[in-house]
Amino acid sequence: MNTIRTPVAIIGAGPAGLLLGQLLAKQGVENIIVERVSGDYVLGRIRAGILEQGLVKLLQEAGVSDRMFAEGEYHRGVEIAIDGKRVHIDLENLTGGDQVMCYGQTEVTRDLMEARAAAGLTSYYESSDTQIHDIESDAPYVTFSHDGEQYRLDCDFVAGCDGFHGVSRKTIPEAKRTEFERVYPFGWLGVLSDTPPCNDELIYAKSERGFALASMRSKTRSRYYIQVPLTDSVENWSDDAFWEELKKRLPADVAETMITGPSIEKSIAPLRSFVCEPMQYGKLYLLGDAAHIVPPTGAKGLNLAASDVETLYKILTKFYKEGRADLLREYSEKALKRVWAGERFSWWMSNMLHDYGDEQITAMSAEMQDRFMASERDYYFGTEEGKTVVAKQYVGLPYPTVE
Ligand code: FAS
Ligand code: PHB
Repeated sequence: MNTIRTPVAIIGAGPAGLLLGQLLAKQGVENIIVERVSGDYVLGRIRAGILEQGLVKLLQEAGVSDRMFAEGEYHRGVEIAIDGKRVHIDLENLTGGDQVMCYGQTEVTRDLMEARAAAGLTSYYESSDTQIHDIESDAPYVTFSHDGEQYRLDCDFVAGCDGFHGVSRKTIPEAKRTEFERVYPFGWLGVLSDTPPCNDELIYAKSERGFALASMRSKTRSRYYIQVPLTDSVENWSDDAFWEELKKRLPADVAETMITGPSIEKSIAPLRSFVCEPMQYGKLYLLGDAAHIVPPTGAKGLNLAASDVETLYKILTKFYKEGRADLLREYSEKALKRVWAGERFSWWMSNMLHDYGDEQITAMSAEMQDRFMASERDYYFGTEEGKTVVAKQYVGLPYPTVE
């Protein structure tokens, strides 16, 4: 058994783990990352595309923002299309100057991986049998296998950044955990294509055929989604079938000029809202998808992971540099307040823009539900004060204060 030690053991090298590791290291707080798969496998995941202003600032603080500013694109607004009628949400003017950055999660992860390697920070990729031990003691530790060797990693704290299917959340005793979940009656079929985006800004579309989203990764790479039944499978969707259906759901003028091409990635993601309370137990802290999941309709998944990271990084930095042990117990309550706001917004955006068929969002008749939703759309996408509420949530609410 190889026994090693670090102040903070981070489980998972997704954006949450890598960003936390980078920010702590810049404050002189050493850390080691244990990751289940290879770096290439992590980079092969196609996920988020919209960064809130708070995450942009964090990446700057982490020293990994150069390529984002060079290749990413600020969006001053976003479009909502209801049955073909386009409404512009002027994010910049409605929020007093905030915008969102369009830059893929894959690129954020790549930039963080390269910075970690350049800083000579230790990461154990392709590790297995990761287990977290004695989190209720003052001497927690992590065991794992790597390259045929067994490791014991002694630490002060464990940061569980290992996603929804990781080991961290399950390390909290079941009797001490409360889990909240809403599984949606549909999924998103996503396509990545090396074609120019059909619009300068994102278009979230609700049509009688269901939801669609026109997004992008760059001026030459587009990302599209359509709502599909949970029973659907990627095999049912040729590229032509996808483009034909997408065009039927987007506004006609956009569909007419859209440039299509071969898909370079095509997958179906289920949608769920999920929160685990508390987000800490003993010396274990949960961050990002390890603690919560949102439907991507509000572009909040990656961005909520970032606000968890900022909250814990500030708490741990104050603990190591100022001896602020009092802050250690405040993480979960601080993080959850912003998590629930992001969960509600993502649930609400999903309700506004998807076809629920006969499924009840709340206990009422489908017809009554339709009228509620139509009235909400009229208000939140059709009035200045309604659009202001949407804009402030979309660009991201302020991060929790740590003082
Ligand atoms: P991640 O899941 O990204 O990373 C967790 C890491 O932990 C992984 O690398 C995993 O291999 C590792 N791990 C797991 N178990 C382990 C173990 N036992 N030991 C060691 N390591 C372990 N968000 C948006 O905002 N917009 C979107 O469009 C969007 N689309 C998505 C599509 C899909 C298919 C999925 C699954 C998610 C999507 N998300 C989207 C949400 C996504 O971006 C997450 O919020 C983001 O990846 C969260 O980052 P992490 O918390 O780091 O978790
Ligand atoms: C994406 O570009 O993948 C994307 C953008 C915004 C969302 C969801 C996904 O709300």
